[in-house]
Amino acid sequence: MPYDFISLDKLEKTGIIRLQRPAALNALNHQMIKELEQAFMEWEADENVRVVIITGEKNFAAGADINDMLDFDPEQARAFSFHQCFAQIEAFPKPVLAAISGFALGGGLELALACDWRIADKTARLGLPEINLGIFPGAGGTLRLPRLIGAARAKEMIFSGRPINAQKALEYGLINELADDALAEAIQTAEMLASKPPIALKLAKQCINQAFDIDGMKANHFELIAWASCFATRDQKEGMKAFIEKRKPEFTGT
Ligand code: DAK
Repeated sequence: MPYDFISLDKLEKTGIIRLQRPAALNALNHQMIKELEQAFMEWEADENVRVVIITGEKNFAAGADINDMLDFDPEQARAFSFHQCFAQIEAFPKPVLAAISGFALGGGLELALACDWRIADKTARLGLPEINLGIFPGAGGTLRLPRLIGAARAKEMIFSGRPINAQKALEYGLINELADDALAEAIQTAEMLASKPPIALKLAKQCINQAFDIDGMKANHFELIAWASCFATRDQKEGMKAFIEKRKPEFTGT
């Protein structure tokens, strides 16, 4: 499928998605969201892609496109496409990294929050300014942000609408790393993750995601079943054998 607002690249086993709407600071419109869904669908089935990075050139994304939303009634607002796309990214069975430069605001930050790992550089400004538009972050912001940084800090960001810089985001636990070059660092991290056993990674991601949504007993049970199923993989045998034989494991995803 041809893409108008994103571009796709592959580097070894890493898929890189670049948001490409620079004139609007990569503000996310409906088509862009549909293109993201399509890209993730393609790469879910692609065994050669083991990790995905989402990034933007100068800016990550300055939010959902405000022009699109201006005349929405509540019905149209509910149907606006973001929820499904961000849930798809959160549930994607491979690690997803956000490499953040410049603005990551509103729906842009919510996109980054749906990723597993966030790396930013010094130019990054992260915030949820929706309150200044008479709305509040509704594409997972009130859910994912407090889980990540706690309710008090999430309320501070959401109520004030004030963006924070990368240093503060690091202190808050909103980003995993502050790097000189966010994309270069994300590529290195992705290469490291691509060398891990994909099935165990996928199961670990599922367990962590589920842990927040189901009660403790069920989460324990789910973890046990998922953990035990690793022993049906070749990669488990390989990982343990390699340890015993004092060599580096070669994981194949089987
Ligand atoms: N939408 C549309 N255009 C935008 C935009 C946005 N979010 N952000 C920037 N632009 C456009 C500007 O209109 C301008 O276009 P031209 O005037 O050149 O045509 C161009 O990008 C450059 O922006 P500025 O001239 O404003 O650049 P500055 O450096 O002066 O300022 C800024 C940069 C990022 C501080 C400023 O552009 C700004 O405040 N942007 C808006 C940030 C914002 O409020 N973001 C949150 C949007 S609300 C949901 C789905 C989605 C959402 C929630 C729920 N459901 C389905 C439940 C998400 C909502 C949002 O994200």
